[in-house]
Amino acid sequence: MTTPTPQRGKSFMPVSIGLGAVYLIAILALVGAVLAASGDGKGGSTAGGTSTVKVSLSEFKISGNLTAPAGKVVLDVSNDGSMDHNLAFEGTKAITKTLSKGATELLDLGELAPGEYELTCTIPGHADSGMKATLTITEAGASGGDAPADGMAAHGGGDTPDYAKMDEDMLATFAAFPAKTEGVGGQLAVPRILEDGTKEFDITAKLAKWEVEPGVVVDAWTYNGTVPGPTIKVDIGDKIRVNFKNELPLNSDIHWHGIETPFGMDGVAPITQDPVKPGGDFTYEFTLDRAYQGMYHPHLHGQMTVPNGMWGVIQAGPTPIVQGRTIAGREVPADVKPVLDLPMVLNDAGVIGLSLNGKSFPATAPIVVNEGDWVSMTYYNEGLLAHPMHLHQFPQLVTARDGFPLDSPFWVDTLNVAPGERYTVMFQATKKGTWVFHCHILNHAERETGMFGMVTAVVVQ
Ligand SMILES: [Cu+2]
Repeated sequence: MTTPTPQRGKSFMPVSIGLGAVYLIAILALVGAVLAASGDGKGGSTAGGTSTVKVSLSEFKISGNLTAPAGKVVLDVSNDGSMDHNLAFEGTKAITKTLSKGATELLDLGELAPGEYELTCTIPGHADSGMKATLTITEAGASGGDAPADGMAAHGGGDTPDYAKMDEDMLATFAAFPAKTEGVGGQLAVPRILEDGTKEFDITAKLAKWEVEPGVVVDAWTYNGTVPGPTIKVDIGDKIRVNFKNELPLNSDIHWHGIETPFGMDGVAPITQDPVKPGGDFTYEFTLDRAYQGMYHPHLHGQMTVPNGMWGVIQAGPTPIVQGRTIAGREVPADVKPVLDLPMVLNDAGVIGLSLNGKSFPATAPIVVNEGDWVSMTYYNEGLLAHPMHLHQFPQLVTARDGFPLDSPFWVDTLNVAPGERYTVMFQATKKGTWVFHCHILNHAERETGMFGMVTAVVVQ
């Protein structure tokens, strides 16, 4: 077993990419090419001691002839992409407002000494997806900002896309799937059973190395060293005790998202408890008296620590499924029994970035089943954005939202999951093949160097 599979008891056999995937490659390569062709390419100009440098923002790059002589520098920023972007200048407060498609802004950087300065888009996920660039300030009097007006790749600035390379990279990322990486997150936590039946778990917040995609090892913020943290699964009516230890360099807590607890157990420092200081600990104790599909994460400093990897699944009772009903003409047999019950934790920011269960394609786990099998799956969105999750060929029956079983389950092929939401679905793998499964915000699934992020596949044998 070489792949980080959350599913158990199934072997994965390497497969060639099915027709669906080839079709997806074609579409995404085309979209990538169109986006890449939108670069501006005009160089800087110097007038009256002030250099104006044109900067073009698009998905996901910052381009232009990013060089100017020392002195006063103004950036002429334009959003030539299709999403909102901004531009921030490293180490200062200089930042444009959020620029919508087609918007422009002049950003005055003041006097700059020779050196290299970093430019980034601060919209979550964009810098990690490639929106970082270096502004080079040369000695005053040295030639800078003298690119030809037509900008035809005079400085190798990459304004002319290398389409052949893009095609090559695209195929290479598919060929690498499923890629082996170090570490598997979301492993089932085994409790100690105390005398009164309480289930006791140990959860330690700590920094750890985490391989998000092959060769990309980040400094993650974790529970017990993995992303996601350990999965807590208990029965309805169970009392749990969680011994929380904080080995982070800053205060923390654990909020039990979607779980009803007594006031002092909600994990919202400093309101329901004191912050747990570095080296400190706290004991959470509560009873899960109904079925839950919940998640846990820090509340304190959540905007930084959650995207960086601090989240886990907590469930009480069985995953909600539908049996013996016909919905919109599609029958779900009375004896249906999913062979897999998968968590699908979404993230899109911080050091973990666009990912499924803490891994980015091609390191995401394939869902391997036999023809005719049913699968149940629960999405948990721990990210900062909504993600429309699209499964090819097999309609998803939405059975529960935030753990509450639906009176009227419904079929979708694309399910939008907003931050904080959980949706439980089930689907039947009715056809053999490798069927791609991905977020349908296309740049959450593909970048110029190939497929990445929120992509995996259902492999039906
Ligand atoms: Cu997405």
